[in-house]
Amino acid sequence: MKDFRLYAITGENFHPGRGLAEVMEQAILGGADIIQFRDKHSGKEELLRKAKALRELTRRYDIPFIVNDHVELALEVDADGIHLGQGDLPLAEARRIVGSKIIGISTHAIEEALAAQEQGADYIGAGPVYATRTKLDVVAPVGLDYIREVSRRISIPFVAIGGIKLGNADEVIEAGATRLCAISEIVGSEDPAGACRAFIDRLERKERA
Ligand code: 3NM
Repeated sequence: MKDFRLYAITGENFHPGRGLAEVMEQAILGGADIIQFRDKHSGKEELLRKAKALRELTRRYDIPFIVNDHVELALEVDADGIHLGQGDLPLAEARRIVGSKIIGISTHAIEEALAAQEQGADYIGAGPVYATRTKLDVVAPVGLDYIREVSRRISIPFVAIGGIKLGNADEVIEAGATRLCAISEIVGSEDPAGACRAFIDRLERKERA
């Protein structure tokens, strides 16, 4: 897959008065280079409407569009890939359905990360690094040690996720993350583009160092 460094996921708590596509376009303009549609509440028609809007947006900017969980929806809007949690469809089954599309897997322990790599995931999420209020059913924070371990032992791309803020991004990068993912710090921001630029700035400072 095309590499990326700032992964923006849609949230449900936007800054008041902003729409989904508007916020995600701001994120892209600020430097987010992969977008995931994650929506645990909308009904079928609403999901389709939102996914189509985001598909159109990401096509316009030529960046990968990933759909969380809803495999059929991903196929219907011709997303570039899907993202699955540990409790979702097994990877082998997902691969049969989506073929060569991108498959990302959430991992919270090194055994899960190694299994995802072995089974052919294209990338993994590693987290939650810190406590987060965005995903309520997630495991306890795994901390920077998990990022260090994944960066040592995993060779497919991994993205650090969970409570990542501008204020802690440097230590996550220092622990070995070269790709960051955030929801609330981007979509909840008054200035999503500015938040993304600031994340990119921190990643680039490390790349130059
Ligand atoms: N997955 P925020 S943490 C969607 O660890 C999600 O797998 C996680 O939101 C995982 O950036 C998380 O607002 C929520 O903390 C990330």
